[in-house]
Amino acid sequence: MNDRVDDSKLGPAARWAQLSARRLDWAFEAYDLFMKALSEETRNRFATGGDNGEAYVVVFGRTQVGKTTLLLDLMGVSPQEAGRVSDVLRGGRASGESATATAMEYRRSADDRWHISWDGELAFDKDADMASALSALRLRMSAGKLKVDRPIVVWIPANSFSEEGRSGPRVRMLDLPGDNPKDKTEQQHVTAMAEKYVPNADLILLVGRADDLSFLNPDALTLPRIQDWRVIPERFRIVTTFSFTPHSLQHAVKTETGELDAEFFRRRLRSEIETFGSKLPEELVPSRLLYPLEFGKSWSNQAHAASNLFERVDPVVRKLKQQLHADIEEAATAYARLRSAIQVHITADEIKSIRLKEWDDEIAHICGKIAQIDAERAHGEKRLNDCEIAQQKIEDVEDQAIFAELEARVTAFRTDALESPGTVEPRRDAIALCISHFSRRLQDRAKQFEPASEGQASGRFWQALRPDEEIDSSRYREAIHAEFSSLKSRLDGYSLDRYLPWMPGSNFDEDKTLLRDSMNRAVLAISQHIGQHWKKVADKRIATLRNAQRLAMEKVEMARRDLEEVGRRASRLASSMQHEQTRRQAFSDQMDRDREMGERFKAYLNDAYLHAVRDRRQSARAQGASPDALLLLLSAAQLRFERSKIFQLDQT
Ligand SMILES: Nc1nc2c(ncn2[C@@H]2O[C@H](COP(=O)(O)OP(=O)(O)OP(=O)(O)O)[C@@H](O)[C@H]2O)c(=O)[nH]1
Ligand SMILES: [Mg+2]
Repeated sequence: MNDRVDDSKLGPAARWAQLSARRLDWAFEAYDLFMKALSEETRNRFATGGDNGEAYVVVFGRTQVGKTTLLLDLMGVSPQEAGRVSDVLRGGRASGESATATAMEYRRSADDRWHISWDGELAFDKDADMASALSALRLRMSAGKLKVDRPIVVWIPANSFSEEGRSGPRVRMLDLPGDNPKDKTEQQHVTAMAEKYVPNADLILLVGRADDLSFLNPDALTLPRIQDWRVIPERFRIVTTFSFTPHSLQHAVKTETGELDAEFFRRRLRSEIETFGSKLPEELVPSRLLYPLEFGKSWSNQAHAASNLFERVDPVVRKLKQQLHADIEEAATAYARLRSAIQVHITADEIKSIRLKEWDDEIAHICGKIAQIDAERAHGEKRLNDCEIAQQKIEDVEDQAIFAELEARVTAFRTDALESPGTVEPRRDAIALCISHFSRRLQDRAKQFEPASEGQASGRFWQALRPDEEIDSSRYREAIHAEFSSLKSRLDGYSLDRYLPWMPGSNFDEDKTLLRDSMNRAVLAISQHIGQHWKKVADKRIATLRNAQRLAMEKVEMARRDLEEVGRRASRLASSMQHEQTRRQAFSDQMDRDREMGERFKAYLNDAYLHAVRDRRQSARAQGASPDALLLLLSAAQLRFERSKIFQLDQT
């Protein structure tokens, strides 16, 4: 900075005014140099204003929380006209639905007409025509036919503004659509607009309803620049709408006997934020950055309500609004940009320790869940293993083989049991005795019948027969008896014991044949009986086994599915752990960079200051003993004062 230009022609007052006006040049030059030295990514974290460096404010928040209403109020739209103006700006959207479709910049019209500038400029006399134009714009946007890469400028008719509103802040105000849009196109648009306009904004108004403070939760603020609000709180203001209508607030007001001032409501807001979200220490986010506000008809209607709530609270609301006006004007100055740059490193360390602690708690929480899930997984693995062993223990049944072997054994039984009567004395008793002996033998054989022998493949299948599976042997006697009944009744009819075979009409041969046939039939009946019985038992056993197999398989499947589910949960947890750790690291690195950047900025400032002071002193020396030299020395002292003012901020 060279003050040796020919300023001697200036009078002392003009010269002093000139030097005074330049008292911060060194700081702004340092700021510019510092900005130029930053990477683009880092530079984006600082306010640089609009395209031409002009200051602007951006509102950000969920849909339908009152962003547009707030902006209109800040611009000075009169409360009586606010409803009409927002109806037009809704572009035909029903109340309650997301209203602002794209980034809009509002300005006061020089006349009483609406104007809109997009592809060209259009003007409308009637509200309805303007609303239709906005509605058409929204439709084109939703259909993806409108690529919006800069805000649409809307001039609001001058007659909508109140007298006092005409002196509103001369700042560009950008209205962004809600950050929870209804479809993908809107989502991409909001993200793109926020990415584009939030970074360089001088002030970002984070707007949310007082009865839903979750908009401040770190998880809710997903856009990177918005997440910065805890890092550079000076660039943000937290504005809550609907702040004075909740019953809890009204109750608190009623029971408060002391004076109701802005501080009272700010304190309340802070404690509510801390109740529903994370800590918000005063030293990091000073109360002056919090704005509990209320707008709209339902609030102004309270003026007529019987309670004196409105009378007590409205002056505070008005005061807060005035403060926000002043705040916005102040924030949009180069000095404020300087200050917010300095703030970065002051807050970085503290934010780092607070956020890292929160992160560590979250990570510890996830670790706890991982340990829990590991135990669950071990239990699940054991269960699966047990089920598989149980399943393997249930042998596989080959029913064909079992039935074939059973059939073969029954056939062998029949073959073995078949006898011929042999030589029988021609006597009735001898035949009866033969029947009785044969019957006993057949019964004994039948009792000894086993469906499989040890060596057979089906041996294991038949193991451990239960008593209820055994044949009721009394049934054999009855079956055998039935086969001999006709022969027996013939024998019972004879009066003589002895047959006289040589006598014509003797029945001996016939009875002998009958005896043989009955014996054969008895064998057949018993073998059928045996076969049917064991077939039935085998059927049951096979069904039971199959059932057990199915159940075991189901158990294995269930255990496997449960284990897979545990696995999925475990991998979700592992990836969220990884994600948190990565974010934590990135955040920590960012904070370190911020701090380091702040230090660098201080160094830039100091260099620039020393340079400027030296420059003025040298200029003073070069002037010799002259009034200008004195003014230059005084201005060097002024620089020292400004420097300590700037660095004092450093210590607050
Ligand atoms: N009672 C009350 N109503 C409010 C307040 N702020 C806004 N409203 C009403 O809330 C509704 C939504 O307001 P907007 O300003 O359109 O909300 P927005 O956040 O711009 O909505 P989008 O453009 O959809 O994102 C309107 O009917 C407003 O009148 C408030 O503080 N109190
Ligand atoms: Mg809106």
